Amino acid sequence: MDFSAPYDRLTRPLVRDGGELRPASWEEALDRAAAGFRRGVEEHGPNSFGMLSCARATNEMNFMAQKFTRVVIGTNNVDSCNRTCHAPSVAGLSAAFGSGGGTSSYAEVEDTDLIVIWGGNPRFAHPIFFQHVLKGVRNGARLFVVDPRRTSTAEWADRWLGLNVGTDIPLAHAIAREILHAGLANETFIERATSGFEEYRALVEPWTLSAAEAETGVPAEAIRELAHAYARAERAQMCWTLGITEHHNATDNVRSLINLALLTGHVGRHGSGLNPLRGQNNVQGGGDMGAIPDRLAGFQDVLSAEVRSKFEDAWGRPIQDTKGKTLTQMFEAMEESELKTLYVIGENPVQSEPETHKTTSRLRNLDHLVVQDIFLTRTAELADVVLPASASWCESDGTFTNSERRVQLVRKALDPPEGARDDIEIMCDLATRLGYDWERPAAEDIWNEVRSLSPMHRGMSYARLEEHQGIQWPCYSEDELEPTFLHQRLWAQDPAERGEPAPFGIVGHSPPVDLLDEDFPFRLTTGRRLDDYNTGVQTGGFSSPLRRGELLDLSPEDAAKLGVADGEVVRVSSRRGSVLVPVSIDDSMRPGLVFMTFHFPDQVDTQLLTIDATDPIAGTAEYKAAAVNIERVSQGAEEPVSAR
Ligand SMILES: Nc1nc2c(c(=O)[nH]1)N[C@H]1C(S)=C(S)[C@@H](COP(=O)(O)OP(=O)(O)OC[C@H]3O[C@@H](n4cnc5c(=O)[nH]c(N)nc54)[C@H](O)[C@@H]3O)O[C@H]1N2
Ligand SMILES: Nc1nc2c(c(=O)[nH]1)N[C@H]1C(S)=C(S)[C@@H](COP(=O)(O)OP(=O)(O)OC[C@H]3O[C@@H](n4cnc5c(=O)[nH]c(N)nc54)[C@H](O)[C@@H]3O)O[C@H]1N2
Ligand SMILES: [Mo]
Repeated sequence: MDFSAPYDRLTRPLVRDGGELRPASWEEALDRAAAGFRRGVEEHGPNSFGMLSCARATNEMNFMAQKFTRVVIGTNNVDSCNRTCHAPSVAGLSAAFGSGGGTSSYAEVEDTDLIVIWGGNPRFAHPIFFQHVLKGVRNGARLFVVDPRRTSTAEWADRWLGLNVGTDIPLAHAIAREILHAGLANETFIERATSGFEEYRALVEPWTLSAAEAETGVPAEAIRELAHAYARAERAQMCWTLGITEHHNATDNVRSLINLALLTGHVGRHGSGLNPLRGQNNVQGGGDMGAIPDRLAGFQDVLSAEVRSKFEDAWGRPIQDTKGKTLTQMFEAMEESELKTLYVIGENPVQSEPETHKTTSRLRNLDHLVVQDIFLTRTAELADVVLPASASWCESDGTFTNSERRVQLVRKALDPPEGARDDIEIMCDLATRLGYDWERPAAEDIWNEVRSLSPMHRGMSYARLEEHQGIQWPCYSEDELEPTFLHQRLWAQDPAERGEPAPFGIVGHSPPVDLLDEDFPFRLTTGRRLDDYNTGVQTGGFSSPLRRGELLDLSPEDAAKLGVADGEVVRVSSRRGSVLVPVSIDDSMRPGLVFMTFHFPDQVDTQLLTIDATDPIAGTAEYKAAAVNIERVSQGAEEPVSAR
């Protein structure tokens, strides 16, 4: 794929004039962008500004984006697509262990006895990680997959548990109850390393195998089998993704899986752990760099005076002592007209946020929108200023951090197309116009600044990253490497060394917000296919022999009931909107369940159907559960319906 070909890359800045975007010089575009930010701060204060930072770009670029927000503008309103994906994993893991990273490493997935993939389809979405899973299986590990659909990943499993969407907590609680009743819990670990066990035991007690079967749709025998396999395994890896986190109670979902590891001691040891498979190539790193509203680089709490003063000394400017707005809160604040200016670097919220019509009207409500991207996205089409950027992954130097917390060096392989500029250089030019004389630093200088401020990155010089082909955090000193897994302390004999116990999460079942009824009887869940990427901006322009465009996957039973043929266009409606989409009859689907992606928004705008019910702790939307109706349409009415 000639992804970097400039033919449809953005190569000229654009500015809005009389309602239309027109080409402009870099000077004019940067002046306009900076003037809008300055006016916003002068008239409405720094908290009227928001930054969405790019989870595909380097750590160095993300560090600069949050520094721009905190230093040049003076607010903590910085966030990224982590909010739409794994923010609940970070929140859940932090609540249990005080740190939000996945606890194991890929090599340990090859060296374990049981792998559970819960609410994820890595065969499509994390193919490199899935290679490690397959090696683990070849080395003798059993594989369980928990997913409403019998996915390509599930095809490789020893056992697939096909549950009803949004019933993960009843399933996890029933597994826990079975482990307890069978006397398979790790009592020593529970006593030494956890808290809240008695309350947890009482919480899961009502979830008998038969109660769970009725609620989740998973046969009691399969629940029992997973419970016994997980508890009896010498080492076990629990891996999850968006089937767990894109729900209105996502942080609770994550806690319910962590509980299983606490019950059995499958955390803090080589080969046993808890692994959220992160989304975009550097969404882990973006958060680690402080491009989130409540943490500075290295997960240091923005509410801590001690932490703030360290950064203030380095940056020479006070840092706000309150949390900034999450991406979710920024969109709400646009509606209230509290957020007036937005700087979007490499995000496409018009097509990635739920309920498109709401997103669009909120963005239109802004005084000043600047979009910095490599393509002219639907979000960029609404901007006042569009700045053409380089593509971080192949057109700049820097580092990325993957799901196993490994920081890796990348080197510039290509020049950006003529006219496009490096993301960091653009930010420095804007900062300079806003009164900060920022010269564009080399990537390594930025990284060394990160190392000087973030203890968990301190030992990772570029030279050392090169020598070790990447290093996992934490890495506190240049002389040592830490173990490849986290929280070994929980196994220490000495209570002082063991530190804070990990609390069980006391979390109850809460079904999806968008209820099924006679008018909306089908459960729509949305997700990914192998050949396409998120909103399709980066993959839509390339041909692929496998790509069939947007489809509604439907079970053969439902297709027969509705009388629809494979390929026939149907109308899918939710309580918020409707689209026309061809049907794909698919025997991996269970009756009552339908599936769409959001990869082809220009053909079918899936986000007209989704709901913006969000997790109160993490702010993530319930993309995985909408209630819809499906109707046959008469011939000739096959234009996609769009409310754009
Ligand atoms: N090819 C490709 N790869 C990608 C991406 C892409 O767009 N295309 N995007 C990247 C990004 S940003 C991310 S975040 C990751 C996402 O990676 P994944 O999370 O693996 O991808 P999804 O397909 O969104 O969802 C995973 C599974 O959740 C299941 N699911 C739905 N509802 C529920 C539920 O209630 N409970 C359970 N247990 N499961 C449920 C779905 O059936 C689906 O198979 O992929 C990354 N990799
Ligand atoms: N219905 C439904 N909606 C979903 C989801 C779902 O499962 N279902 N999943 C959600 C998830 S997990 C995610 S992560 C979001 C994704 O949501 P977004 O991040 O908004 O979507 P992407 O298509 O990944 O957009 C990435 C943008 O970054 C630009 N870009 C790439 N590299 C660079 C760079 O180096 N510099 C700059 N400046 N720009 C760059 C690309 O051109 C593209 O426009 O979607 C969410 N929305
Ligand atoms: Mo994601």
